[in-house]
Amino acid sequence: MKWSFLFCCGLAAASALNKPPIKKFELDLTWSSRAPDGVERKQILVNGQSPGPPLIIDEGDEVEVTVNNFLPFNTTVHYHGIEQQGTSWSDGVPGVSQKLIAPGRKFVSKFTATQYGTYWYHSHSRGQNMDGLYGAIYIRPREIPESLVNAISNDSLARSQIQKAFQDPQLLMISDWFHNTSEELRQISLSANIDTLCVDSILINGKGRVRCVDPGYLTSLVPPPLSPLLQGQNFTAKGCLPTHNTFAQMTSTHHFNKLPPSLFDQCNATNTPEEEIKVDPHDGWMSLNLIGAASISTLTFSLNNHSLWVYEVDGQYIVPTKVDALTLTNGPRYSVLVELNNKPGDYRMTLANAGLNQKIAGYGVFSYINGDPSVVGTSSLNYGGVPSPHAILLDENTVKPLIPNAPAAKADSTFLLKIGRIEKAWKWYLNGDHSYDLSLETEKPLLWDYQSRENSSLVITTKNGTWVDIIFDVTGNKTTLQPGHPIHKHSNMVYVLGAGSGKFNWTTVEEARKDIPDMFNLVDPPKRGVSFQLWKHQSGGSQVIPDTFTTLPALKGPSWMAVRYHVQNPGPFLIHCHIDPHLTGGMALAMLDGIDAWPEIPEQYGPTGEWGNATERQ
Ligand SMILES: *[C@@H]1O[C@H](CO)[C@@H](O)[C@H](O)[C@H]1NC(C)=O
Ligand SMILES: *[C@@H]1O[C@H](CO)[C@@H](O)[C@H](O)[C@H]1NC(C)=O
Ligand SMILES: *[C@@H]1O[C@H](CO)[C@@H](O)[C@H](O)[C@H]1NC(C)=O
Ligand SMILES: *[C@@H]1O[C@H](CO)[C@@H](O)[C@H](O)[C@H]1NC(C)=O
Ligand SMILES: *[C@@H]1O[C@H](CO)[C@@H](O)[C@H](O)[C@H]1NC(C)=O
Ligand SMILES: *[C@@H]1O[C@H](CO)[C@@H](O)[C@H](O)[C@H]1NC(C)=O
Ligand SMILES: *[C@@H]1O[C@H](CO)[C@@H](O)[C@H](O)[C@H]1NC(C)=O
Ligand SMILES: *[C@@H]1O[C@H](CO)[C@@H](O)[C@H](O)[C@H]1NC(C)=O
Ligand SMILES: *[C@@H]1O[C@H](CO)[C@@H](O)[C@H](O)[C@H]1NC(C)=O
Ligand SMILES: *[C@@H]1O[C@H](CO)[C@@H](O)[C@H](O)[C@H]1NC(C)=O
Ligand SMILES: *[C@@H]1O[C@H](CO)[C@@H](O)[C@H](O)[C@H]1NC(C)=O
Ligand SMILES: [Cu+2]
Repeated sequence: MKWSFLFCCGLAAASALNKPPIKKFELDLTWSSRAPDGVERKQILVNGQSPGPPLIIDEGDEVEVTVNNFLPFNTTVHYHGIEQQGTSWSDGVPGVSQKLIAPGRKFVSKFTATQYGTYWYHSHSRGQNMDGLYGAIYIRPREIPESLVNAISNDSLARSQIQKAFQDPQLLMISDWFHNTSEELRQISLSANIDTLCVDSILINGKGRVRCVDPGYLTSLVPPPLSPLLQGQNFTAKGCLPTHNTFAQMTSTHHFNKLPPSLFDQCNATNTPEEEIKVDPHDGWMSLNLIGAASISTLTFSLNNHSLWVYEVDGQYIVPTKVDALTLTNGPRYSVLVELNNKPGDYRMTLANAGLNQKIAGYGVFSYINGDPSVVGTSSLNYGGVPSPHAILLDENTVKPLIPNAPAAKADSTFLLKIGRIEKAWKWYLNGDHSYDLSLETEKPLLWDYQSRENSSLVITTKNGTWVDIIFDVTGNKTTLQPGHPIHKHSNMVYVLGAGSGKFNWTTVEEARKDIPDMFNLVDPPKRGVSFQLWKHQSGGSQVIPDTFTTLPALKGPSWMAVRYHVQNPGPFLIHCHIDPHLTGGMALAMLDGIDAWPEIPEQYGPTGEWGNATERQ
């Protein structure tokens, strides 16, 4: 730049003074035995723990993360929700933005924290997210909008307490846990031909226990309109839909003799300690930042006798909304403010699976300092995740961004993606009839040679600066049930324009709006970077059945959803289902964004660079 040349020395001095030092993190990955829910197994630890340490960053920081792979297998680490503006090589997707990191090797990701809010990091190789490779990212905001605080309180003490809570939140990594490793699960699902929809426990910050609940009781928790889906069977001892359920597992041939009885049936309870959060009532307010790191469970959260002011969704402030419970699919984050104004006690936090695949819950303790431990309060959720009649469950359709924004009125191009399964219960696709095979992870990164898969239906290209529509056409018929798929687009947020039941009979949103205008909102649609879950089904009374029940439309027939985004960051970015067995089952697609303005790759990240070729085993 001429300007900087002219003022070179003065500016250099100033920027040296103003520029904060680079925030550096080292993540050492190891494969060790641990028993987070009381049952020992091998898992991935990050710096000796799972979840790994949180990465606390300030908005605007330059960040450098070194991943040291001491695992006995390849890996990569992805920074979920981080837009990677101009740094697509740091996105952590093997075969797309980089090569796999071989055992004994390392990889350094560098990016600028251009956003604020709550994110997370996790493995993006195979099913390793199910082995515990994840941790929180929190980017402290440069400033908190007055309007955000105004909506909650005008009391000056409360306002300062709320400001403090925003800066120093309690991070809660919410996950589910299997007693088999991800590779064992994959081997079982392929040889038995089943979708592994049954977990062993729910973890909060890596802690939980195995609960075994009477199957007859669990069956009674299913709302009557849905009970035909059980096909006259009870849940198993683990609370799972039996593998014989053809809605969930399709009618194709299964090899049940290849299933270890522990996977769906046998339950052995444990009594390990659960997560306990200490809260000081003198703080007045606190922020709980929930991170949906579960692999398959759709978890509804509530905190006994405390309202939740939801104010941040996927790293974006929203108009604060007071609820009693909210549902987390796989990938998203919700931050809630909680007022510490109750009788000091040990209040229970509940996380109950809202999906039909399994009735399972996990708990934690929200403990007031010097409180009475016999005061535990009352939960607004039952074990099946159904809110009590007067409880308010966050309705995503009513979420409004704090600062209004809207997409372009028209898209420049439209992609229609057909979602379904191919013959096998475990084999999914996102675009027509091709699965994104795991072997693509070992291919040359698309970053280096975007033309290498140019004729594949597993790669689509967009032009920089254009507006792109993606319409998901979820196939469905009367014999097979498709769960809601939480779709994640790497690098950018998308506007959710509309969703509904039935076949999408049009080729563009424009055409569809002429026939079904009520199904679209182009004025202030929720903007989601990560997962979106729109359909809520009323089943009589005030009972709202969330999330995985979005599969209902796929039972009666197909469903659709339309999203729109602005291409602003050229580079190769994956779009995929965030249910881990669906991702490893092939439900992914690579998007070559801004193909006409492809980035110049820094030498370090190229094929002969330090972080390119050097990631191969020597
Ligand atoms: C705080 O004051 C503003 C401005 O008068 C008002 O709009 C807002 O509703 C008030 N907030 C609360 C929580 O009462
Ligand atoms: C899965 O775990 C169960 C229980 O620990 C074990 O019996 C089984 O062998 C494991 N499956 C595989 C494929 O290793
Ligand atoms: C389901 O469980 C209940 C209670 O445990 C039992 O009475 C009932 O017979 C079971 N139903 C089936 C279909 O097994
Ligand atoms: C778990 O429980 C089943 C019965 O449900 C039993 O057969 C099995 O041996 C138990 N496994 C362990 C490890 O205790
Ligand atoms: C918790 O709420 C229930 C009603 O929802 C009420 O009966 C109970 O007294 C409350 N407990 C405390 C400690 O506030
Ligand atoms: C590990 O990565 C290398 C290089 O990409 C690849 O050749 C190898 O097959 C991978 N190993 C496994 C077990 O996937
Ligand atoms: C894609 O198809 C075109 C037209 O058939 C062909 O010229 C081109 O070589 C193909 N590209 C690759 C990578 O196979
Ligand atoms: C890509 O498009 C965005 C939005 O129009 C623009 O700001 C950016 O400069 C473009 N990038 C390149 C490399 O052309
Ligand atoms: C229903 O969909 C499944 C999965 O796509 C397919 O295998 C099956 O043949 C379909 N059945 C009917 C009756 O169309
Ligand atoms: C598409 O057309 C079919 C056949 O007429 C109809 O059943 C279906 O409801 C239509 N889809 C929508 C979303 O209206
Ligand atoms: C990668 O490194 C190996 C060993 O250092 C070398 O033999 C090979 O030519 C390199 N590949 C490329 C594409 O540079
Ligand atoms: Cu899915």
